[in-house]
Amino acid sequence: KTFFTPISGGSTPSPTKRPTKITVVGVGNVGMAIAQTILTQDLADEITLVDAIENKLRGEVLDLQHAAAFLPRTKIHASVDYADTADSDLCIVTAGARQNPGESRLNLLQRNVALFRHIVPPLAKYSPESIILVVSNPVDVLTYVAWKLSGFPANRVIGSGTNLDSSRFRFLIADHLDVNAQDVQAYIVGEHGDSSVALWSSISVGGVPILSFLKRQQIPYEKETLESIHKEVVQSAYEVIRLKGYTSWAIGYSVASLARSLLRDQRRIHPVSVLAKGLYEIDGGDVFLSLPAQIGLGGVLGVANVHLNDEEAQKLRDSANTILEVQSQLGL
Ligand code: 6V0
Repeated sequence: KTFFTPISGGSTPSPTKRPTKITVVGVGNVGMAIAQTILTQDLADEITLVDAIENKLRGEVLDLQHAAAFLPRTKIHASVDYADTADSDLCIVTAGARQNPGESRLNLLQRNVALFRHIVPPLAKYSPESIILVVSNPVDVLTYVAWKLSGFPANRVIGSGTNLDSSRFRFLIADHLDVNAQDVQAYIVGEHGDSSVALWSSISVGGVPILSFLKRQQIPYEKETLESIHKEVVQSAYEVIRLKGYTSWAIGYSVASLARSLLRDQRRIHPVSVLAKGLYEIDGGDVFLSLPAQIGLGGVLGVANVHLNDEEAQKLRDSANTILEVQSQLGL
């Protein structure tokens, strides 16, 4: 007995396209914020969540499944077995070790590299055509590690990079000028972290370059004001962590926006971490850092050549060197 009474020809399967499948590794605060944003925005037909802690994983998935009546129809799986991630279109890695009291950043990084050795090779094995999107920190170095461990071409390994920093930047500029953040075009590039670079010279609001916009509105500004906005961006992650213990909502929306551009082939430009060697005069070695990249179904389609003034170009090369220095200590 079936619930529906079959009608003539009704049992013939309708032609279906292959379902869009996303895997999220790590169901901590960040992984779950990403998963729930992807669900509410209807970006996948299937989501597989993976974590090392089985009970937590099961609990998180049940909790999400219980919202089925309010969400677009998406199959949600939980597994500790990477075979269940097979044929994913996008693999998002948020798994990370927590910093122990007194532990150096380098030691934490080495522990995360050890985790990635258990995570990335099986993801690449079961979904050889997928795109890997790294979120775990330090995101630029770990994107390089994921590239090395996966054996994927560089266009299919991306770090969420400064997509989040740029959104914080746009929010602060919008707040400062009392305009809508969606009308602010502004990039932060380089390292996702302390050495990030704000591209003031190319910022525009509603298509108007910001510096002339400020002049026209007769809003006085000084270089220090601009720098203080950038400083606030860099500090904002620390501030959120100080206040609530972790960051989650903004990174959730930020990564969902990347998932949409990739899987729906939106070909939008996002500041994300890509292999930057040979671009913007970065030539110290294989380094991943954020540049305004066009992304779509094929992963990274290209990198926009935004005009940088001399100071910005130098800061970007310095940022690349900061990442390379950390990378050189890994012995990969
Ligand atoms: P969390 O809440 O501690 O979650 C981490 C999860 O990873 C836990 O559920 C662990 O069980 C899981 N995990 C650990 N080892 C493994 C493993 N081998 N396989 C599978 N799962 C494992 O951390 P939270 O979710 O807050 O942060 C996750 C990572 O994202 C950290 O590295 C953060 O620093 C990083 N973020 C990156 C951001 C960015 O802009 N790139 C922004 C925010 C946080």
